[in-house]
Amino acid sequence: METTYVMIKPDGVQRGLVGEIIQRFERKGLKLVGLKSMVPSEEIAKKHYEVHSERSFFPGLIRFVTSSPVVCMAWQGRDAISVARNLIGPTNGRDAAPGTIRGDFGMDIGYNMIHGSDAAETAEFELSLWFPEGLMTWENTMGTWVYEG
Ligand code: D4T
Repeated sequence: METTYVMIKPDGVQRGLVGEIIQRFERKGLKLVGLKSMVPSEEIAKKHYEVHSERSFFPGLIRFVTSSPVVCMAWQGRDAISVARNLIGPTNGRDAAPGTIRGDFGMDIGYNMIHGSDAAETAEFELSLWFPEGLMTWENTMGTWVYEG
């Protein structure tokens, strides 16, 4: 089983899309093993987006992501990282296919509502950054009806 870090960004929270977005991950069959909300500190935001620190959009990105609450989530399942990325859609909402979160609700590259880890190493780094307290371990009885074997 893989675990991925997913975060509803300030625009997703401000636009009242938290329930809609969480529902898509639940309905897909992923298991929620971490959930909390916070206004990110500049320190955590800079660590999260460190890979982009030299890019021109970096200062604006940090201002945006620290501007109001985000919802931090950890979702678990087979190939959870790519499954989550497929639910989310490409970075720019204008290019994203209908049916994806960004395709259904987004019109902008900066305001793209949601983040999902892009690889196993990033997921590990991001989960330990946002959930230093660890994740939940629980038995999902519905899981027996999600995977055949
Ligand atoms: P995240 O990381 O938020 O899930 O988005 P993506 O994985 O889809 O896209 P990314 O890492 O390339 O970009 C991170 C973050 O920066 C914003 N951004 C990106 C921006 O404001 N302007 C830009 O030109 C780019 C490339 C959007 C997402």
